[in-house]
Amino acid sequence: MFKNVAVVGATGAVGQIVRRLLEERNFPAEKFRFLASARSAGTKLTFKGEEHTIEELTKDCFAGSDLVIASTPDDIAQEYLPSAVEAGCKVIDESGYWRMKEGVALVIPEVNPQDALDAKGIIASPNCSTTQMVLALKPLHDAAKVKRVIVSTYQATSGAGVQGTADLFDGSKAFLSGEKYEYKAFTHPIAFNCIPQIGGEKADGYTSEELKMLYETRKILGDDSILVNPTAVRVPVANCHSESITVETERPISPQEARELFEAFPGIQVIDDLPNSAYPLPSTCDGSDLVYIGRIRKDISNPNGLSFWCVSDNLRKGAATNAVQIGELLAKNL
Ligand code: 2RA
Repeated sequence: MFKNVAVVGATGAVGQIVRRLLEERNFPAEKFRFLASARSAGTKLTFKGEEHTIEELTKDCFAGSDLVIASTPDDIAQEYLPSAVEAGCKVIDESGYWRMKEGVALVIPEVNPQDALDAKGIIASPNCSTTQMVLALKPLHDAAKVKRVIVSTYQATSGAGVQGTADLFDGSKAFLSGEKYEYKAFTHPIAFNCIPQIGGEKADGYTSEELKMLYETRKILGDDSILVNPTAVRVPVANCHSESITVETERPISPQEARELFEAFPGIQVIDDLPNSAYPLPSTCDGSDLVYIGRIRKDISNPNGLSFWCVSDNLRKGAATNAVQIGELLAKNL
């Protein structure tokens, strides 16, 4: 059991879910502290029925804590988390800053738990669009080695923060009443639209979000030979990312074998009954900690190909749940 868990970024969109999960899952710790920027410091929150005062995040605030779970923007994670490691804390980071750094473990507990247990410094939680895809790829990779992945994402506005979802709701209302709306989180209207750009252009016409899906996948699966061709699209859905995934494996995997592999793997639930229109939907996966898979079928263009549809709550398994599960894994191995 941890002695004192510091929840950093406790008031943000993901930080709020981290708090809820720590309560719901009865996280094994004696004490909890909640830290945020100077703006929120001093305000109160209730956790497990007790009132806590939010403390200001500073470089010397980590003394006395043995685990830090941080959900902050990249620049904050860059500036403050090394001090937490120096103070002797185990550190779980949900930002994008540390993920691909040498010596930083990038962990999905169902996929590469040992990397968390071997970590000497920061343990990063992957980007949401990577997490659900890699969880789905892992049983296929173990059974038949994934060589290539073609993935298109349908990403919810909550991935762009609280303002992303405010833009979806307020922009939709404005659109329906014929009014103008100034979008703040997106460069184009998201209401009644799709935007084929998440993040800035990084290289070769791919965006930062897309290249995360390539490089993070290779790091988590420990296999730099895997080819990934991603297209990341923002869609007018409030929460839960969906992905259309086609994989090519070294030997063919039949849809039946894939279904059995998915069903046997922790963290995955299969909903796959096309004749009865049963498959995962953002509306039904919202609030769940699982990764849902459906529409499992042969890739009719490739004898070694398999296609499927994958939906998960990007704020939970894509962020908060994964981080809390890493903490639970560390707690079991203290
Ligand atoms: C998004 N993946 O959906 C990002 C959030 N980390 O925009």
